[in-house]
Amino acid sequence: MVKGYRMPDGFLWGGAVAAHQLEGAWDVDGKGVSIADVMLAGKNGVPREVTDTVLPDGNYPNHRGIDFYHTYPADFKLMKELGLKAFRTSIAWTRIFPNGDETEPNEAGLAYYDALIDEMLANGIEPVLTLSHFEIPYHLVTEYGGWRNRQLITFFERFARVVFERFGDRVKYWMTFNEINNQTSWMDPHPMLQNSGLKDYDEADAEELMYLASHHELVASALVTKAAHEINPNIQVGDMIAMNPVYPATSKPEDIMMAERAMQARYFWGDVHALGQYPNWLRKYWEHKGFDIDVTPEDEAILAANTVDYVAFSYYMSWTVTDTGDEWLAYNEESNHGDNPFLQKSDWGWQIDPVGVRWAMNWMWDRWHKPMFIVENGFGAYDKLEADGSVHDDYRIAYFQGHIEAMERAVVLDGIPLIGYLPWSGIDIVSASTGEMLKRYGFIYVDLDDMGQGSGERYRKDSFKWYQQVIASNGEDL
Ligand code: P53
Repeated sequence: MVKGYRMPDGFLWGGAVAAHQLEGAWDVDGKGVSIADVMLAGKNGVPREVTDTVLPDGNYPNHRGIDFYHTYPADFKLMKELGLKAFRTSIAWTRIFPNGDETEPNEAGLAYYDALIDEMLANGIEPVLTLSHFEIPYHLVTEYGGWRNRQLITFFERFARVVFERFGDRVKYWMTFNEINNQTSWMDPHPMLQNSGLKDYDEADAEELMYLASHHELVASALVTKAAHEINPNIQVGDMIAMNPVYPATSKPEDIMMAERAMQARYFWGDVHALGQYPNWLRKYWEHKGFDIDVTPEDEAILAANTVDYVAFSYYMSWTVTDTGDEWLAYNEESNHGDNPFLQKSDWGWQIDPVGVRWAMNWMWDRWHKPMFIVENGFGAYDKLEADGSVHDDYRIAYFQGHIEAMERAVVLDGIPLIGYLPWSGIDIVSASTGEMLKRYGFIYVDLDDMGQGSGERYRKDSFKWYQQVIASNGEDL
C-alpha cells in the first residue's frame, strides 16, 4: 500500500461512463438512431467502420452495451458498496429528441433519466451529467451535415433547456461536449464523426470543417451555459477537455516551440470556454490558411459573456512532438508524435504517465484559473476472470496509484482546486475508439465479450476492494 494525501472534505470520488457505451436498448422507448448506433465493432488497431444505415446483421456493440438500461438498479447497489460519492453518465440526446430536430421531447426518455437519477440519489451517489458524449442523432448528420451546420446550435440548446428544466433541481454538475478537442485529430475520420457529426466530406476540407464545427459547438456551449444559469443558478456547467500533455521530444528549442504550439492547438477550446475568446495565433493561422470560420460579432459577445464554471477533463496518456521546420508550426497529430523513451505503454499503445496529471493540472490552472474536475482517468486492459470469480488486475491498481498520487500532489502541494475524481469506467463497458468489450476499464467485471456473448454477470475485481479503501480513507490509503 502507498501512503497518499487526504483530500478536502466533500471531495467527489466516483466513476464515469457514457450512455451509448453501456445502456444498450438502442431502439427502446422511442429512442432514435445515434452515430454510435451505426458504428460496427473494430479491434485493437482496427478502426470502427461506419455504415450508412443500421445493417440487419452488423455487429453493433453499442446496441447492446452491458444492458445497463435495465440493470442499473443492481449496478448502483454495487457502486454504493464500492463507496462511490458521484457518478458521471450522459443523457443520450436520441432518447429525448430521437431525430434531434423535433420541437417536443420524448417523454419516455425523460422518464427514464428521472428514474435513473432518483436511483443514484437513493444510493447516496451524486449524478454528474454530460449533454453530448459521442451520441449525436444520426439524422442530424445525414440531413444537416452535423455541426458544420449552424442550425444545430438551436437544436442543441432546445435539448439542453429541456433537460436542465427537468433534472436541474437534482443535478448540479453538467458538462457540454465530451472531449471537444479530440477533433484536433481531424485527419482521422473517427473523431470527426464522434465529436462533430462530420461525415462525407472532401479530405482537403477536413481541417477547415473541423474549425467551423467547433465554432458552432463553442457558441452552443456558451448559450447552454447561459440557459443553465437562468433556469437554476445552482447549476455548474463545465467544458470537457481530453487532456493529453504534449511534451517536446528533446530540449532543442525548436522542439520546445513545437510542443508549445501543439498544446495551444489542442487546447484552444479550453481558452474559448474559460477565457471567452479565441487566441491570436489561431486567428492568424486561419487567415494564413484562408479558412472562413464565420465568427460573427454576436458570437464573440456570447462567448465572452458566458464562460464555464469549471474545467472538466479526461486524462489517460501523454505524447511527445518533434519540430517539423514549418514556420507556421502546423501541428499534425497523426504524423508529429514520437515515442517517449521514459514511458511504458498499455496494450493499446497508450503511454502511461502519472506525472503528467500534476503537470497538466498546473498548466491548466495557470492558464484558465478555474476549478477542475477529473471526469475520466483509467487503464484499458485485458482482464482474466478466474474460475472462482476473481479478477487479479494489479496492473490497473498500479496505474491508479500513480495517477491518484500525482493528482493529490497537485491538490495538496500545489493548491489546485479540484472538485472530484471520476475514474473511467467503474464497470466494464464498450470501448469508444474500438467498440471492444475486451478493452476493460472497470472495477466491476462484466462477463460479456466482443460479440456480446457471455452471462452478463458482474464480478468484483481486485481493484474494487482497493478503490473502496481509497475512498474510505479519502485518498490516504493508495
Ligand atoms: P476507449 C481517444 C483518446 C482518449 C480518450 O477510451 C478517448 C478517445 C476517444 O475514443 O475517449 C475517452 O474506450 C472518452 C470515452 C472513452 C474513454 O476515453 O476508446 O470520453 O468515451 O471510452 C476511453 O478506450
